Amino acid sequence: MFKKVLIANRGEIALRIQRACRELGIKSVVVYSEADRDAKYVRLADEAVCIGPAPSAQSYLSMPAIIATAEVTDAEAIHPGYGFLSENADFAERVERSGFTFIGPTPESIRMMGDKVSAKQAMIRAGVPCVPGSEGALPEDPKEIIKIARSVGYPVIIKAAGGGGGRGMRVVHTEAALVHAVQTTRAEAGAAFGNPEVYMEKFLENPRHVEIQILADTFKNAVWLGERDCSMQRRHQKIIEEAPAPGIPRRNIEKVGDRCAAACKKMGYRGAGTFEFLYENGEFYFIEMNTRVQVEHPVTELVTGIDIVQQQIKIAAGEKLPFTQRQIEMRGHAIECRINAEDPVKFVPSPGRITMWHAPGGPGVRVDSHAYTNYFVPPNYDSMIGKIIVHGDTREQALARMRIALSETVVEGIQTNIPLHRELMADAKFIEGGTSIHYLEGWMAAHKR
Ligand code: MV4
Repeated sequence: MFKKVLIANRGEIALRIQRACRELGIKSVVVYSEADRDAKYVRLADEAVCIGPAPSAQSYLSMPAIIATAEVTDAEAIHPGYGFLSENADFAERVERSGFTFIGPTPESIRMMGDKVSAKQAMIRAGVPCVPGSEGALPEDPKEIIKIARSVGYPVIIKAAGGGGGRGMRVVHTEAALVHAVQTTRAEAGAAFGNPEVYMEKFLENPRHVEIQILADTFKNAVWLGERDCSMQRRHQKIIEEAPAPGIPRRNIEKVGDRCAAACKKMGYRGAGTFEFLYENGEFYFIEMNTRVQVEHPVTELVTGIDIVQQQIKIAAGEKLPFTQRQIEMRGHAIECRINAEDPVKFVPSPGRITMWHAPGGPGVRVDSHAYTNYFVPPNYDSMIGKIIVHGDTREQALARMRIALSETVVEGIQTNIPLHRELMADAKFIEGGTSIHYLEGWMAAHKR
């Protein structure tokens, strides 16, 4: 096992990784920007090194600063967390070429999944169900494009190979609008991602977003750790996630989960990963794969009892997965509410000093946050300041525990989305379960926001 790991991230996930390291007896080094100098997790770390000013481009995205810090602190491995450099194949490559272990998949896997066209082709080859659409990137010839759209059937969606997470997409409802939409998406993709390639899919009108968590070691063992329903989102920002996904027959999930694990073995994937699916009319359709630990990983940890971050580190250190698929049991129900420093109505960020922070507690309640009374939320980064995650024997018990947890939570000095979470936990349709990716936007409109 590693003696020392460098954490190339900030905020709650830097603290989360630090805790995993401590439990494994590993010393941790955190890198931080000038804006995070006073953060508590920086002081809690065994070592902390300031790598630059507040803007991420000069700190958390600075590959030379991070690798140089690993060198001077004698760290053996680098955990990238989520966001920042976590899905940057060039970074993973530079880490390994500098003689350190990248805690994550190979640069080749990251690159393949970063290109949404090659990711989808890999999934088709591996037998993972995908959204019907073009076989690979669209050709230049307008006649060919029209032909493909006719066979897929309208509405279609044009997506950039270099996009993902909601960037570089355009829905097309008629043949009259098709060719222009493809050309525009291509031009935008070329400018935004340096890759003008686009592909076409059938546009699913009212799906849910359900994802499968996997873990794979370097000995061709791969398991899936159940699913997460992440449909409660606004503008591609998830705010509530839960496991299991309400109302989906277990057999359907098991079938797709087994396909994901088999795909990992076939691809030689290593580390943690997430297969994102759209779920509509009882069918799963792969859209993207994420090659990092995700914000919502705790709901999976609570229902499986498996520490995903510790497993990432163990896999990177060359250990075998300590369980087989048959030994993985899902128990109860977990829900996560992301707490954002933002105006609950207008959704604009609300950075500043937290004058009072009181976290909830009690049975089945977990809080992953780096916040505390007097913590200053810097304006330079994502507005998420923590997550409240609850577990119960049933979804009803988890919901009750989340309502209580939210009622106990006190955050003063800044605005947060806690009032929104309190309302959603009392919403009849959310309580029923199974709302689509469009539910929150409709709810906001109906509540005149
Ligand atoms: C889609 C889709 C409907 N049909 N693909 C948006 C983010 C990116 N991961 C893929 N996205 C979508 N792809 C087809 N063929 C609808 C979305 C989508 C979405 C997906 C997941 C979560 C939230 C979403 C919000 C709007 C659109």
